Amino acid sequence: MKEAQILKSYEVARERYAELGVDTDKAVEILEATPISLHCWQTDDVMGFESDAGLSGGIQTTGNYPGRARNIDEVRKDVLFAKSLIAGSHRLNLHEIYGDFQGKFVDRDEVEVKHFESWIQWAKENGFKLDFNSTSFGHPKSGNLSLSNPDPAIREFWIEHTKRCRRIADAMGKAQGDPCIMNIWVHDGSKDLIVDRHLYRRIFAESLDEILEEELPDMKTCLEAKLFGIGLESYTVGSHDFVGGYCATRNLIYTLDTGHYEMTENVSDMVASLLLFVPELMLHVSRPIRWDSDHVTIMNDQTLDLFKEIVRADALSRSHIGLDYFDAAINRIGAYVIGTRATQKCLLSALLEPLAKLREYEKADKGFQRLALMEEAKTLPFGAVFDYFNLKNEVPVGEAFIPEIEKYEQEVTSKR
Ligand code: RNT
Ligand code: ZN
Repeated sequence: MKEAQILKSYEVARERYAELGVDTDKAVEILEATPISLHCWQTDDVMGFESDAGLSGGIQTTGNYPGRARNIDEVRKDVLFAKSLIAGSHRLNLHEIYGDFQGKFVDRDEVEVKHFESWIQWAKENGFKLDFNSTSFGHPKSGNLSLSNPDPAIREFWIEHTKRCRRIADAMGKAQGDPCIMNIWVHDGSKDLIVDRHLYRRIFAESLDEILEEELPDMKTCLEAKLFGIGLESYTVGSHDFVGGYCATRNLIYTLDTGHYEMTENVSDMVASLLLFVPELMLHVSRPIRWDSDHVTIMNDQTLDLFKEIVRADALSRSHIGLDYFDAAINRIGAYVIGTRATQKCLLSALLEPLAKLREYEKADKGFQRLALMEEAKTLPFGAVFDYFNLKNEVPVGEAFIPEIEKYEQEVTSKR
């Protein structure tokens, strides 16, 4: 597509949206300023650099497309390449197992800020802010229960790990002059029916209370809810009710992963309720297919609705947008870029909704008019605005990123 053509289309789109009271320049500005936290684990199928232990904890990557990043340099290289194809501001979401361990085995209860110093430096040099995650899976002590384990030795181990992770996140936040968002997700659950459902949740709450005791001004903690894990189908300690209740009573950020609900559940509708009771939301934008399969995020109704609800609730400033999927069946960087651009498309689409007019209709109880405008809004020239956003930010417009990824595959990832 030629630049002049993109600009011309944008002008037409701007006028059309203006007729409905929508300022496209402002929408583009907001989109540019809204960071997307790239999940480092898309580059290497959630392997990390701690050991060769496979993935556990009820999550699974499927596919064996060649070119997986195998070490810290390859992860960094791939992330930077992905970033070059994505407009706007970026954060990078690290897991504890991605520390710069220099080939030494550093156990989870020994991890320190020094293992992330090179990341902090790298992030600064490359225009990223960092987010962080403690890691409960893929370790000999993971088992089925970590922070909710009745065995004090195992439980203490994971408490120590999570406390250390919060300190690391705080150091990241301090260095970048912006709070680091640290997610706690533990896989704890049971494959089969259990009797002491209440007990494990009580232990989990006690562990979290202990972990959160330390005041750390440069980080924010969030807790992720889940429906079930693979091999842990009958019971999840950190269920929605647990996490909702815990976050509401402890003023903690709720992590909403769009893959973690019943398939027929309307996840976007949770936004407007949760925001009344928790201070902020952390989003893990994903795409479940039949189960929490972590397929690449696309611009589908679920994701569009999710961002609409956030914008309608005027809650963009209370939302942290991260991605969470791991697809090893197709080119991994391609998956990265598709999902991130799709997330931006959905946010842009929400920002371009003729909300003032729709609200006016709703207030006046004009049901037909509201539905009609919602329908017509679907075919407004949204694509022209998205193309302009990419052009303005000097990243490939439209499908132009496909050959770029093919080239990178040829020159870099296929040689791994
Ligand atoms: C698992 C959770 C969690 C992980 C990452 C790797 O179901 O979604 O967020 O995917 O921490
Ligand atoms: Zn998640």
